[in-house]
Amino acid sequence: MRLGIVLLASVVSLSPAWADVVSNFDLDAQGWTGITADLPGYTMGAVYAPTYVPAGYITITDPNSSDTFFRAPAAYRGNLLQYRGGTLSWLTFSDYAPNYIGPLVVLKGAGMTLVYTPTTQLSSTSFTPLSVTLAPGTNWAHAGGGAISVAQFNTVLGSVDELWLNAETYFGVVETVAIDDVLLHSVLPVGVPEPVELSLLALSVAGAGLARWRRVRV
Ligand SMILES: [Ca+2]
Ligand SMILES: [Ca+2]
Repeated sequence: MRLGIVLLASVVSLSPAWADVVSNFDLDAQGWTGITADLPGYTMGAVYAPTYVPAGYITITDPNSSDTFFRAPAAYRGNLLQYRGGTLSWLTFSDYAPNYIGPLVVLKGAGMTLVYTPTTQLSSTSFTPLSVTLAPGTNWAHAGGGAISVAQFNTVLGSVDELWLNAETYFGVVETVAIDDVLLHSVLPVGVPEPVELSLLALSVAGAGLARWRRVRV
């Protein structure tokens, strides 16, 4: 048991934190695109080039009656397990006063689609900061409904195929939505073992404890 605690302590004491993934749109759209998708299936529709605004942000103008999203580039896909429990934050505004509460974040991976829908409309007509925690919570659900387990959330984060941010804030095909300063931030120090490694560590600790118990019994 003592060995396990020493092992875990040495792993946790490693630092610094995992690197942030940032899109500040200082020079260009940084690989972001616009897409449409219909609820509740969230099948990706047409892809649109966002408008790059030289002031340093990007916009998408609603192209049709489907929901519109900003689609993240490759830096926000793949194995994002080190960001579990961390935050995805960004700034957004709509040129029409928002009157539609659409999905704020869509995460796809491992055959699952996870959706974060806010309780109230969070966008406005001036840049507003939004932040979503990357762990199961009251506003997260599977597409079509159903609570997400921690294991399911981690499975998706370990193999992200798609990450979308909301670009649909208004009933009607009229609004233009902007995003800026997208930030994927980890709260875990570098070196924190992934869940599968943690469970292996737990097994080895349990094994060591069992061996000791057997020795004591003999
Ligand atoms: Ca910017
Ligand atoms: Ca609209």
